Amino acid sequence: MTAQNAPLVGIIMGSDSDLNIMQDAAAVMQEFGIPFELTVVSAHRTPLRMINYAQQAAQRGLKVIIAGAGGAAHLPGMVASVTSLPVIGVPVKSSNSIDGWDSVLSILQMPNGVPVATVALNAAKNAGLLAAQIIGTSDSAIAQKMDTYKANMNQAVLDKAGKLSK
Ligand code: RP5
Repeated sequence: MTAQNAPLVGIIMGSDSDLNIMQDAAAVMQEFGIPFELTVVSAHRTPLRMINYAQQAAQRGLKVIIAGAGGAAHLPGMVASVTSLPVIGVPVKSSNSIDGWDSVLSILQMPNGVPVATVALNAAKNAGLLAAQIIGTSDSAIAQKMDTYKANMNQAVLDKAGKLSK
């Protein structure tokens, strides 16, 4: 991988069973043309891999980490405890979850000093958009794409409202 397309966003998940949700974040990266990487890093099953990933993320050039997990979802918080990069947490509703509350609360209820930007249950798309906005603070082309994205979303709602009010 060359420096030109080195990943800026790391998308990690606790299990490959999270992929059907987390691929929504990858789709946003593709839509905005942001280089990213996607892999499985488990807080409980591969703890040393998690520590290594978080420790090396900034020096490898990543700017944001999106971490998704379900159940006892410690991955985003533990990664955030090791890196100074912004970490976006995606609570994944795993099949044996308590309506997803386990995932949401384990990612949301971080102690003071170790923030995780937690999105809604299964909201990997919003995690991708938030990562794009963070990248956009130092990349005007990405910021411009985000402006266009929001303008299109606004127009789509106006179009639907116009059809309804006839
Ligand atoms: C978590 O446990 C993963 O993030 C996943 O959401 C959940 C279930 O994992 P698998 O048993 O399907 O691998 O660690």
